[in-house]
Amino acid sequence: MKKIALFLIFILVLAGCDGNVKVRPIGDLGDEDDPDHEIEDSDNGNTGDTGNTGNTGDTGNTGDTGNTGNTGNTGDTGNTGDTGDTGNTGNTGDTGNTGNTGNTGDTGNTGDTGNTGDTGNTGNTGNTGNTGNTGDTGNTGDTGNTGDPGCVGNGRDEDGDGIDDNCDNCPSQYNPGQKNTSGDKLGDVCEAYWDYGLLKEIKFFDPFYNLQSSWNSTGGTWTYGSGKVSGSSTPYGQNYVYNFDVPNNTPYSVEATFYFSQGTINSSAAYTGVIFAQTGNSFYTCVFERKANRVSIWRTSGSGLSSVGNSNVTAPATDAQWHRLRVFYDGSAVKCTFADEAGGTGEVNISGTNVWSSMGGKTGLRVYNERTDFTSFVLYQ
Ligand SMILES: [Ca+2]
Ligand SMILES: [Ca+2]
Ligand SMILES: [Ca+2]
Repeated sequence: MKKIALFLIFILVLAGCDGNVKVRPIGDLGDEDDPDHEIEDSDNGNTGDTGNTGNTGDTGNTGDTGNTGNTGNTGDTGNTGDTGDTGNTGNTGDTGNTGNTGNTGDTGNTGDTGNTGDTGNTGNTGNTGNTGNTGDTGNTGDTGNTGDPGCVGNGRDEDGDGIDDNCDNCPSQYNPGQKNTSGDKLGDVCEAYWDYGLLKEIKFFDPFYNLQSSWNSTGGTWTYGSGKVSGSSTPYGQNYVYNFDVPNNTPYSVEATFYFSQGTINSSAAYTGVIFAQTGNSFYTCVFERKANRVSIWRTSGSGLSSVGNSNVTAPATDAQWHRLRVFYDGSAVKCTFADEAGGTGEVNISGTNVWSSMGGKTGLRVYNERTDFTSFVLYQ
């Protein structure tokens, strides 16, 4: 009896073990709690997305706003109503978009405003620098369009960017896209680089093809060639003064582009530059000192001459390459920048007692112990 009882207990234990094993059915794998490990690289049909970066091949998006810093997008199509996007770069091949603003380099769009550098569009308004469009109105700086009212060109293109001097929002510097972030009359490359709101327009641009009555030479002869005026001086300084008084203490900027095509110089004190403020016999110049390879600001008061700041130019260009001086006055301080074709740069800043309490007056060109061909002069305000 005892043996039978022990056998029955053994059988019951075996049965209990089998009954307690729980095996998860295969069909339960992948339920709604499991993460989706798919990598999505082609978002379609999104609405109201913000802050997206690095998207590729997006289609059918609507109403996206405020996206910033998107890069490398390609092949976007069918987007509508996007506004306020900033900092996008590297987008190519976008087509069929409508109602977008602030974009660059798009093609095949309709109804866009505020764009630059677009081609092949129709019915757009308020754009600048576009080519190949038809039926657009209210644009500036466009070329090659049909049926557009706008500027009348003079057949010259000083900077070779494809935009006629009369229609170029920065006629002395290459900017085929005519990008103009501030929406005034001045392209970005011609703005004060730290404040696009400082200057508004080009007051005077002279590529020196014709002698204009707006110039007054003092102290010597200035000779016109084709697209240049040559000033030389040994040893006295020569000034070529633009006959327009810049209002005192309002922001303005003066720029000159020049070459050295007339050989070497001997004097260690040989200057080429711009006059950027003048009253009576007193004036300020910012000059490139060719032999010393530096940019300097000089103040002349009657017979007195004093240096008020200078900076060495790194990697200066050869004489046959272009050089450019640009002076900015913001209402209280002066910044003079130098740039050249070889990538040379220099910058001098003056303020406080080094500037007059009332800056303005005449502007112009200057050479001293130097032979220089100036190819353009620009006054910005
Ligand atoms: Ca041009
Ligand atoms: Ca230009
Ligand atoms: Ca501007």
